[in-house]
Amino acid sequence: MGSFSFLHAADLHLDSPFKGLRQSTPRLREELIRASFRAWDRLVQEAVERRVDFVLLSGDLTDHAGRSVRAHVRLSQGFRRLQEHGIAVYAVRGNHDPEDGEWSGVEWPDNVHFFPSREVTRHTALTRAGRLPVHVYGISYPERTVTDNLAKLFPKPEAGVYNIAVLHANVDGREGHEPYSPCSKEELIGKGYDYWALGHIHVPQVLHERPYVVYSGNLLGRHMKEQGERGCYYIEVDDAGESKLEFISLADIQFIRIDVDISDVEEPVELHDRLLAALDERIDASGSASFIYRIRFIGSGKLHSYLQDAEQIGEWLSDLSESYTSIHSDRSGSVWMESWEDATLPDIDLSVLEQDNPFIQQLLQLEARFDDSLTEVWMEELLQPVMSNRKTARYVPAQHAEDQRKLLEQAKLLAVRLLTEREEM
Ligand SMILES: [Mn+2]
Repeated sequence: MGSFSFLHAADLHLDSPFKGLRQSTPRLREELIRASFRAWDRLVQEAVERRVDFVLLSGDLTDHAGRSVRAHVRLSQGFRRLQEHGIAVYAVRGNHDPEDGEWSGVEWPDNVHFFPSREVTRHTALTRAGRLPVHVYGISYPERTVTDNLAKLFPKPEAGVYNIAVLHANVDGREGHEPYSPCSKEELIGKGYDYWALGHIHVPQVLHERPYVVYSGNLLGRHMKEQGERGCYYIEVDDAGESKLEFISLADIQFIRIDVDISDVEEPVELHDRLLAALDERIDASGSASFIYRIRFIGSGKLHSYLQDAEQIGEWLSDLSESYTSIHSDRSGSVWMESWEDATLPDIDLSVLEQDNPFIQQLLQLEARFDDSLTEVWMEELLQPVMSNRKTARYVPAQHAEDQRKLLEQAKLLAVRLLTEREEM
């Protein structure tokens, strides 16, 4: 039995508009918003059932700094339920819910403590049975953009106490999230705290043990890139100050991306079986969670040309979820295809073509001259008309060297295919 226990969660993003989906309906977005509220309710339920001493929330409780009445009401309901069970809440504000955001007027109950933004402050946490004193330190974002390293402001904590630091920050410049309150893992480890309760990065991850440096991740994935389980951490601490962590999955809707290789597929009907197998691999047949999936066809082979008939494939794939559901009729969760994309290449033996066709030979020689730096220059030139317009530029995804190489490879094969097709005519 631990001396005391707590939950650590972050990035609730309640009232997120879920705009990152390629295909979605107002009904699906509403479903996702409801799912994020359900995840919050389940967190509160877990806190009550496990009789934790307090809950830490590491920023971005709401998705935007406007008057999030709906989100504030739901948060407040959860806070009240925690209060009824004597559970305190220690929270900081992040870039999505900074102090200067608009206020809905909803008031928090007394068990909720938001850390101010002017300096790092400290609370002595009340624990039911804990003999080890617990200090919780934290600091909020005053405004959306915080480029200073807030970790620097945390003082050296007291010895003989279990010390927790609550912070919304980007550790070691993690990609895909704004570089707010940039700091390093080594720096956090060296500060002398037992547990860094971090928010901002949405993938749950324990960056370090003893001392603990932890991102709890968000409560629910927000788009296709945020795949897999989402939830919070449950931490039990014994009298000696040893922490034991357990991840609690809270999201009942998950995003998954599925790659299906066509390389050794002979007939279209085989693809169907392969897709069902891919879904089976990723979805727990006995679980109750719902899944939103995106399919990507990869590899090169005979079926490449078949996949070019987007309309037909789309109609055919729209039945896939139903097929899956009828096979697993005892599953209570639903499955829904968000979109599919074709990243396959034609089945062409270039070495043979190169020998017979001097033009293709030249094309391939030209392509071989492209190294990463040349590709970058070439892409920039090519995309310039699109990128120079703010409205069109936002449709161009970030170009990584790997993507560029793939595009170049696809362009090459497309050119070869068009050249050879013409020849056959
Ligand atoms: Mn954030």
